[in-house]
Amino acid sequence: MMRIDIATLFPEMCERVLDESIIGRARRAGKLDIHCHQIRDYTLDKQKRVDDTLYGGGKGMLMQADPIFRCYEAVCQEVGTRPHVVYLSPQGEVFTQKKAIQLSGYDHLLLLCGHYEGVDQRVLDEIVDEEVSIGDYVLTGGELAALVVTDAVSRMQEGVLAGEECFMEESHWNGLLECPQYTHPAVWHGREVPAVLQSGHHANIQQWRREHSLENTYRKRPDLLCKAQLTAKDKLFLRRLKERIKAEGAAAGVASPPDEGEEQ
Ligand code: 6GU
Repeated sequence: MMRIDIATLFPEMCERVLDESIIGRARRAGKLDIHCHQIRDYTLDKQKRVDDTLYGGGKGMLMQADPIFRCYEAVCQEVGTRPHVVYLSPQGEVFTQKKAIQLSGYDHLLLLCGHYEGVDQRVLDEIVDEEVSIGDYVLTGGELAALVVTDAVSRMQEGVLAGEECFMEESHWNGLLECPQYTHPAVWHGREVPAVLQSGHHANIQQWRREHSLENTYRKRPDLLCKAQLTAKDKLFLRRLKERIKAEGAAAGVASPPDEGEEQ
């Protein structure tokens, strides 16, 4: 079973999220071993302080090296080996499904959440294996990022998702967005479920799903098509789709969508 430790000043916040839904269920079922640690518990300071002013001056406070290092040591000692240590920071490599797959291969991760203005560089140099960001925007701390990474990595572990939720089939796994999906009733507010999906004709349904997955990706995230694995049939469909959209756009007098998603 994979183990994930989260070192944070807000372990209750992390626990609240990780107790719920699919991750919570998996933890209770013994499919995931997740531990949240209060970094403050590892300080030797009588006031339990974990931050201090910057050398060289400047506004704000920095998390000190020692409490973080002692937390790391406690985790190493408990497990008997060293975890792969990830520091969540806006300076990190941007998190993608590819990175999630990579991280899901480790037996044991330690996710370190920064706060205040950051963390003393020396403890980062000493224990961190890689730095990860969840996108180009600024958060108040690494907790939400650690939770995002924990969720994405956890759902790939065996026994975490039920059979019908299997992660192999969906967005960002094959590199394409999903097709539109429908459930009962067949007509709602005058909108009907596409006839082919009600037909029971398996091959036609498969083709409809593939084409709409391609169309969704082309319209919403054309950049993803560059990396997706496309068959000759997919590429033919996309060429025709582009022509259709161009013709529709010309008729309506609007500019064509960006053309980033050219086939390889
Ligand atoms: Cl990992 N931390 C913070 N503070 N902000 C972020 C982030 C991480 N990833 C994106 N923005």
